[in-house]
Amino acid sequence: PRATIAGYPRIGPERELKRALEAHWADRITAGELDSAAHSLRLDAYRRLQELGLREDWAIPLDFALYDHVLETALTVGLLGGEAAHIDHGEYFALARGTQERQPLEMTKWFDTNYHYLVPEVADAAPLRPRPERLVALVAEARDAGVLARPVLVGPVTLLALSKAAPGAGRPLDRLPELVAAYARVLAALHEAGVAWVQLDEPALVADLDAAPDAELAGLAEDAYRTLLGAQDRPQVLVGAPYGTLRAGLGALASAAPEALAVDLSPAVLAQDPDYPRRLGREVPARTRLVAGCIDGRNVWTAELRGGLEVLATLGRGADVSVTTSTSLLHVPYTLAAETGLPVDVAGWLSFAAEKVIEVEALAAALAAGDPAVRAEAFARSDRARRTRAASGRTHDAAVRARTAGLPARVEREPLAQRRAAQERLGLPELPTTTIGSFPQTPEIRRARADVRAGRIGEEEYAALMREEIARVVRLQEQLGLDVVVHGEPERNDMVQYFAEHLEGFTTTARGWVQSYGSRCTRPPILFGDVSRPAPITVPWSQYAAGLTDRPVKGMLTGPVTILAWSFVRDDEPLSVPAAQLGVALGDEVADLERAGIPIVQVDEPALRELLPLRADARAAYLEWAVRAFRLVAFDAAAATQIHTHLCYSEFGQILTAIEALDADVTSIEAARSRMELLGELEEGFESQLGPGIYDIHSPRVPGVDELAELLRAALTRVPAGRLWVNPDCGLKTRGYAEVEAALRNLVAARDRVRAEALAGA
Ligand code: THG
Ligand code: ZN
Repeated sequence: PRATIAGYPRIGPERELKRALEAHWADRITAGELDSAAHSLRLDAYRRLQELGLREDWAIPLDFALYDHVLETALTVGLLGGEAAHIDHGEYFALARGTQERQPLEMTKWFDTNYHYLVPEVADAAPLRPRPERLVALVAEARDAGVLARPVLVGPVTLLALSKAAPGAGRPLDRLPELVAAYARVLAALHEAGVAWVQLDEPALVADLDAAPDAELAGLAEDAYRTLLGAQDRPQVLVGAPYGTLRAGLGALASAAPEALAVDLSPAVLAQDPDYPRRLGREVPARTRLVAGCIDGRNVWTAELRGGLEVLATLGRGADVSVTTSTSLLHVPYTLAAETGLPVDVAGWLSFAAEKVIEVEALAAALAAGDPAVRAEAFARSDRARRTRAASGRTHDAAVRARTAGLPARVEREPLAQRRAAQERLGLPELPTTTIGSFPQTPEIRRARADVRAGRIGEEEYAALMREEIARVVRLQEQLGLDVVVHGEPERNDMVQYFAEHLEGFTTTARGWVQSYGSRCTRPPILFGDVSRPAPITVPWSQYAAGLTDRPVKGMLTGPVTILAWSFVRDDEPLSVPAAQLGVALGDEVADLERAGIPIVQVDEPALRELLPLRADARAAYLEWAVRAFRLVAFDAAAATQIHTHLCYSEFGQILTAIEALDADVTSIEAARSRMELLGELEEGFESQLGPGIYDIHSPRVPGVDELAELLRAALTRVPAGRLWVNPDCGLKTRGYAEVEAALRNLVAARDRVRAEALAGA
């Protein structure tokens, strides 16, 4: 065994799986047609990986998931779902997307990536009945195509550490012994089907999760793997530890001694923990094969293959090491070959999934031969990328560096109370009401964008269409009775993509789609150099809206941390550098908005929680630069300019102090689904104004006036009327106008009712 990958994208090079799923959900294709699309995608992937150099059977991962790989594993081992051997699409999609009768499973971030998985809900009573038939059928399908692939499952410790307890049930991890027995039965079925290797991924062992302390998880893992590996009738086991370095988990896995251990040796991880390879070499017993994840699975920079050979040498195993990607390639686009519009120099610095497979194979071949010359072409590309990137004039901008070097150590606005007084000029009523910023993206807007991109309409015509849309949205908000008006963001597809397209230092791809969850994808921009803003970005749109209404208009920006979190970032500088540069560039945008007469600016940071390091000891340093970057956007604004921020995707627990430190005048947060529970955590010491979302925009349901008024009253028990805002809990761009109009009408009616109660009570 020499070269493999930890996993491969599954959405399809042309997003074929997305199209098939969405067509099936809309009843345009049958379950059989969906299956056949998925079948073709799997076989194409196997063939492609073989062509790219993964020639041995064990090297081809069988990690397909129709919607989510955590859901697939949970169903296979019987942690979720029914009893029938056959898992049908009805059962599967009911869990993933919900039905009339039942809520879907909760969705949350997969480690510190922009992928989102479905959170299994574990009850106490239900016995676990493994259902390996679905996976066994995929093994047979691959074998019919001539590949004895390596099935990939989320490992038992990680599966439970990422699950949540059903109401009233005990801690999911307490069911580990039972779950391990279920895994053993799945492994036996795979063995019976002729599988030689299986991969069990245990990223929980590299993170500090809330589920249990690192040392406890390690102990649980040691017991679990001793039991699993003690079985006779099983394939060989490759345990994967992606997304960081093993600490206590290393001793545990070393002692359990699986046949192979795949570890994350990506440049970013080695920069954090340079001693990791030596520790691995020392602690992992010789009978466990080390599978070195030298090729970065989650960023897009061309690998330094010569550096990779040095890392392999420090493992101390000679040529007796296999090479893999640090994580699944799920997080990167399929191939650079699909991109024709990238700046040529930058393109030379990049590797997407296909190029990374070639890098893995080249590194493994050079190691085996003891000579890079056996893969001269791959090494030459790697050398060239390193050389030209280091020498490029495009990555460093002296003017940008001078600006950030001249910034004060403390970036601070006037005290909150002083700002509050200055902002009285806005003349806002009690319980001011607004939206989070985006309005529905209609088919007409999408068509206009496609038309301008294809050159069927000109820029001026496009801008005129957008202005028409803005005028419509402003009128609608006035009619509905919203106090602070937005322009609705028709000109933005994805907000991060939009800002990246207008900033120097970023490039964007045409077809670089990466799965975010289920059928949803994004095209993460690529940050390769110092960031600056050649011209105002949002000002003309906000200014146009402001000219149409007497009510205050709120300008809309995406914050530095979120832009970084949803992009591929440069790896030649610590993230605090581009964060500060983005802070300065967006600060210039705030200044231009002020000059254009916009009195309120919202700086969204929905991803503030997302970049929080997996290891607790790295969190304070992150939060410090993240908060500073946000404050750089706002600190030069006049006291009379009201700065809002918006946060979503919950789990604010670990970052409450940081949210407060952002020092926004108004903070809106997702709270509708947790029925305002969140406010309990926030209230102490939180002095800024708050807009806990009362309309859950993630559901197509239109909430009624009574229900919304009840949520507002609940909010009022935690936040005094003078500090409470009324708003939905997120942007409206994924919803349709029919629901949005009805829901906002009810929201304003609920506000009027509660406002009247508050006045009567006062
Ligand atoms: N933008 C980006 N990343 C994100 C979000 C976002 N990550 C987390 C969160 N929001 C949830 N993720 C998504 C990702 C994609 C979509 C919705 C929520 C989505 N995508 C369109 C699709 O797949 O059809 C394509 C959008 C486009 O044209 O750019 O709807 O908001 N960057
Ligand atoms: Zn949101």
